[in-house]
Amino acid sequence: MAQRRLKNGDAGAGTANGARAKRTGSSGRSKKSPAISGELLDYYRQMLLIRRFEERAGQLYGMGLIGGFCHLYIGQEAVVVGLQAAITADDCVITGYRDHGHMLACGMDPRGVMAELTGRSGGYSKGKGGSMHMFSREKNFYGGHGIVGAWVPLGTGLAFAEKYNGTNNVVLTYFGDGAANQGQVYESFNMAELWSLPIVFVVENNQYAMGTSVTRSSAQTELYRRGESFTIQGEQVDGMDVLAVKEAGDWAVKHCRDGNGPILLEMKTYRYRGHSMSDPAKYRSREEVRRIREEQDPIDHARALILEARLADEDALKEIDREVREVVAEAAAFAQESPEPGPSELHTDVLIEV
Ligand SMILES: Cc1ncc(C[n+]2csc(CCOP(=O)(O)OP(=O)(O)O)c2C)c(N)n1
Ligand SMILES: [Mg+2]
Repeated sequence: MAQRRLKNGDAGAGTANGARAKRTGSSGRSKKSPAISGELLDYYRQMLLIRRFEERAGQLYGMGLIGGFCHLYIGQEAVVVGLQAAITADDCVITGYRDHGHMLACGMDPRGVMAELTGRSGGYSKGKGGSMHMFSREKNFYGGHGIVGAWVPLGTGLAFAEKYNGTNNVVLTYFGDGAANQGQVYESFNMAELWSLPIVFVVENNQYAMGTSVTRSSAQTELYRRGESFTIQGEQVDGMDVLAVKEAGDWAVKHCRDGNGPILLEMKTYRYRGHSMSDPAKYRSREEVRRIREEQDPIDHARALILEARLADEDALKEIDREVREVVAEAAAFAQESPEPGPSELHTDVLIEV
């Protein structure tokens, strides 16, 4: 069976020391390798959709068709796909600016996401929000936010609302390793634990905050331990392995749904592209990126497992690739054909305080 190749002190993704999972407190969760199931094929398709979508977005940016900021998620796909598979359509998701993958995983229309990137009226925010500001009440996706860490209290508020309204819904609140050093994150942890809110805090530890590595910025680099002083259980997960992510997600979501309060999941992952489109990436070597792409890519890993378990053959995988490319091509065409928002849109959806 294709094993993850994790090494001691690995600068890249995977869990530290090659452990499948490290956790604080006693979760009683089994540490065995996750079972391979038929759903893996669906996860593969979704990860591939995110990868191809973002590659296309990168090209459109290069052609000058996307303006403003654009932060690609390439390399981190297993995190959102695995976690989305662990929740239901009634549960909520909120994240920051590296958000295209989250939106696609939530089931938002690739055409609407791409058209928002190109600033067209067919976009989710009618072309007025761009990459970092898209929302879908229908899919319970609450953004898309540009100020680092600021959406963590918002996610906590969403979880408070779910509890207050007596629903059984859970909120996934994603943030980065850089955001994990923000004070408001810990105020959120405190309230979430104090009031037993149904929230899974997900740190996407891709090793860098812009050009600053975790080891350069953080006194405690084991980010899953950051909830300890609030008695929030944490777990470190191989965020390059979609099955490991799904399994940790199932455990965390059940914990919240059973009324036990928040959980902190640290997803060890890696972004292949620069922080945003204008990043010269001088803070890491090409060799580091190449090694992780070659040894730990989440899509290649899923592919190998699928072939080994004979869930599909090469031809069936090629067909999935073709279908995904078609969806992305259609989204890119829509994003270029959709008209720009008219002048009347200048005064809609804008909050003016006098
Ligand atoms: C309050 C605030 N400070 C600084 C920035 C500029 N900034 C944008 S992203 C970023 C790095 C955040 O890194 P991380 O949380 O690890 O997320 P990643 O980009 O790796 O997904 C910074 C400093 C900002 N947007 N907001
Ligand atoms: Mg980061």
